[in-house]
Amino acid sequence: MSDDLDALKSRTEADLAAATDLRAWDAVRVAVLGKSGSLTALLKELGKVAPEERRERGAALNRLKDSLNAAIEARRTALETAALEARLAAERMDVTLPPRPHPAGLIHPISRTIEEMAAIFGAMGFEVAEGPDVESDWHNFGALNIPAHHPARADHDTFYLPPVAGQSMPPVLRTHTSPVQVRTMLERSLPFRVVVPGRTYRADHDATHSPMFHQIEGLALGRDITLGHLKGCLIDFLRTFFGISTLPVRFRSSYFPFTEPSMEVDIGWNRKTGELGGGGDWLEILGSGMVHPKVLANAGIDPREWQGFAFGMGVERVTMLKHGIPDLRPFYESDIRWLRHYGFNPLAPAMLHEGV
Ligand code: 2NM
Repeated sequence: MSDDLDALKSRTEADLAAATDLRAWDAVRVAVLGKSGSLTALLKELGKVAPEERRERGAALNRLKDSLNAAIEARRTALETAALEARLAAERMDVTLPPRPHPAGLIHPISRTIEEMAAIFGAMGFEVAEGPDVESDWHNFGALNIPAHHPARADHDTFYLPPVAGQSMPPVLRTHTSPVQVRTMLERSLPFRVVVPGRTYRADHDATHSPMFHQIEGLALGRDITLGHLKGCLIDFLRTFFGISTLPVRFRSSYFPFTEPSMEVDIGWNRKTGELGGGGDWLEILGSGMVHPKVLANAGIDPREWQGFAFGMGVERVTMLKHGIPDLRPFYESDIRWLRHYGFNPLAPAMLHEGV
């Protein structure tokens, strides 16, 4: 090979070796093989070479071209491999490392009980309704057949709020969730079934009473809803909620101003061990009854056409019974140790209404 070709070969090989990335590599390739590349120029000049030398010169140029092409491709492969290896090293991760801890909260037992009850009653066709904590005297008492000076008012230890100009009675913190049923009767079209969970307030504070506690009440109204429906609904609810298919349930005649007849509902338990089910003792758990015709009429419903049942219970109380929680007060203390002990994993799928 002639000297100029030898020089081009070694210069190109040196330039390729000096190109440490694909951009530099491409510049070398273009400088040799591109339109105005040095080898391209030599090939173009072949025509000017004396005819007797042309054949040998052409063969030498072709060999050089093959050799440089091979060197350029080899360098490209080497640079690409090096780039991939650098990237793999940079992005290397240890898939055997444990995941970072990520803090997750727990569901408060009160929230959990309300969710479970909404699911059980939901499967029986009840929707959830909610309403305000601050109520008018009429929604909380009057509409429910508890007029001013009615002895039942004394049981409610009501928190009265400052009087409002133009209103004869001061507003109250609702003493039960029943005013929401009154609002539902006024607003919804019949028939309907609702359950109403929520905060309620009574001026009572000791080891077993908190001035704020939770109730869930229910109301089913239709043209021919009977005491039989009330009993079936509550028996099924209690057996499902406590997870005991044979749980004894007893209906005991009682009195509420807003229902007639009224019944308190007891479940079987063992007073000594606290175990629910057998044991021969009875534990009061619910109040219930057929909605009083006066309450229906107060809420604009014709009691000759519509009737139904209502019930109510304390959420804390049934939560304590179901989960063996001995003390009421920690429910509201936000003590992280109590929450860790009694809270529920939000990600664990619950069997919410097994057996309905
Ligand atoms: C109870 C017991 C019995 C009740 C009645 C009503 C309404 F608004 F329909 F009249 N709501 N809730 C009721 C009935 C509540 O709780 C112990």
